[in-house]
Amino acid sequence: MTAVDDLDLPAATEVSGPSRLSEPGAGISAEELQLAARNHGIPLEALRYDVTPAGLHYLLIHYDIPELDPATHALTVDGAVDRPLTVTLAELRERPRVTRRVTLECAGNGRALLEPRPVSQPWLVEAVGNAEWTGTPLAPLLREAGVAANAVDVVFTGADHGIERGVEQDFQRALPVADALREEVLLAYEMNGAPLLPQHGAPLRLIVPGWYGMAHVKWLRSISVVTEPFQGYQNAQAYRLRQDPDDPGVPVTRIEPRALVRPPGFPDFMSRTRVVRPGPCTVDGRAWSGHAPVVSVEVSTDDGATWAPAILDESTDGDFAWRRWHYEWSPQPGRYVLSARATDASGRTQPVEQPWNRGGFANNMVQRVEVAVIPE
Ligand SMILES: Nc1nc2c(c(=O)[nH]1)N[C@H]1C(S)=C(S)[C@@H](COP(=O)(O)O)O[C@H]1N2
Ligand SMILES: [Mo]
Repeated sequence: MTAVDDLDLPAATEVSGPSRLSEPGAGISAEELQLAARNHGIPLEALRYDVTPAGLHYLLIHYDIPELDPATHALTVDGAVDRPLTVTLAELRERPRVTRRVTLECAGNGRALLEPRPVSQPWLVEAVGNAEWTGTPLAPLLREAGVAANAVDVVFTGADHGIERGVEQDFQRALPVADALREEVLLAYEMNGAPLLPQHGAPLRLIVPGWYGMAHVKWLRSISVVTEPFQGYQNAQAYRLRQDPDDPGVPVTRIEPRALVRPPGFPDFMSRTRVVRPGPCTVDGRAWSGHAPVVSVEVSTDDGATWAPAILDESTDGDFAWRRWHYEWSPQPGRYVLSARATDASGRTQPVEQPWNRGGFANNMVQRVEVAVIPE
C-alpha cells in the first residue's frame, strides 16, 4: 500500500480518512452519477425470480474490471502455511463441486437515503441479488496448505488495482481465520450454471455466505495467511462503522436483515410511483439476513404507522438465500406507502429511522414504495 499524495488528483481523493459527506440538500453529484452508471442495482421487478438472472444482479466494482485469462489463471496460497500452493483454475474445477444459492448485498445499500449523505456509490435499496454460485469449498484447500496455529487473518487479493482516497492498492480483503474456514465459503467459478461473467469476478471469486458484498473478493488471484490483524485499506479504513472520522469504528461484517417489496402494479416513468387498481392485489417480495434465518416479515401500507404479518413462503434454498414472502392486500382508491420489515432468528429487525454512520454502511431502514390506487 503506497500513499499517493504527489499525484494531482481532484479533491475527492484526499489521503485516507472516511468518505466525504454531501452538503445539506445537495443533489447527487456528477462523480456519484459516474459510479452509479457503472455499478447498477437490481431492477426491483426482478425480485420475482428465485435466482436472479446474471444480467439483473447488482454490480459493484471499485476500480476497473481486470483482464484475466481462464486458461492460465492460477491461485496462490501462501504466508503462514506449512505448504504454499499454486492451483490452476482447471485443478480447482476438478476438486469437489458445490452449488449454493447466496444473497449478496452491498454494504453501502441504502447509503443515498442517508442525511447527510456519505459521498460514494449512491445506492437506494437495490444493491442486492440472489445467485446460484458453484465452486469448491475453501476450507479443505486451506487445510491442505496447513494454516499456522498462530494465524489471525486470511487475506484475499483480487487482480484489480486502483487508488482510493489517496491509497494505491490491489483490492484486498481479509477474513478472520475462523470465518475463512467455515464450510459454506466457496471459491466460485460459476454463476447460475455458467462461467463467471467478467463483471462478477471471472474466472474466480470468493463467496462468503452471509457477509456483505465487500468480503466476496472477485478476480481472486492470491490467498495469504497472516499472523497479525490485517491492516489493509478495505479492512482497516474503508468498511468500518464509525460516527466521526477519528472514531476507529467497528468492522462491517454480516448482512443486517432486510425485506424488499416487489413494487406492485405499474410505474410512473419519472417518479416510479406505482399505479395499482382497487381490489385484491398480492404484494410480495424477498427477505434475508446474514446473521440468522428470517423468521418473520411484516407489511405496512400506511408508511409504517401500523404493521400486519406477511406469509413467509416455504424455502429449500438454505440459510444464505433470500426467501419470498407475500401479503394479500385489497386497497380502496387512495395514496399509500408500502413497506416490509424483516426480523431474523437472532432478534435483529429493521429500523424505521436511519442507522447513520460516516461511510453509509448497513442502512437497513425500511423501504418506502409510494402507491396510487386509481380506478381504471
Ligand atoms: N476484487 C474485487 N472484489 C470485489 C469488489 C471489487 O471492487 N474488487 N467489490 C466488492 C463489493 S463492494 C461488492 S458489493 C461485491 C459485488 O459483487 P457483484 O458485483 O458480483 O454483485 O463484490 C466485492 N468484491
Ligand atoms: Mo459493496
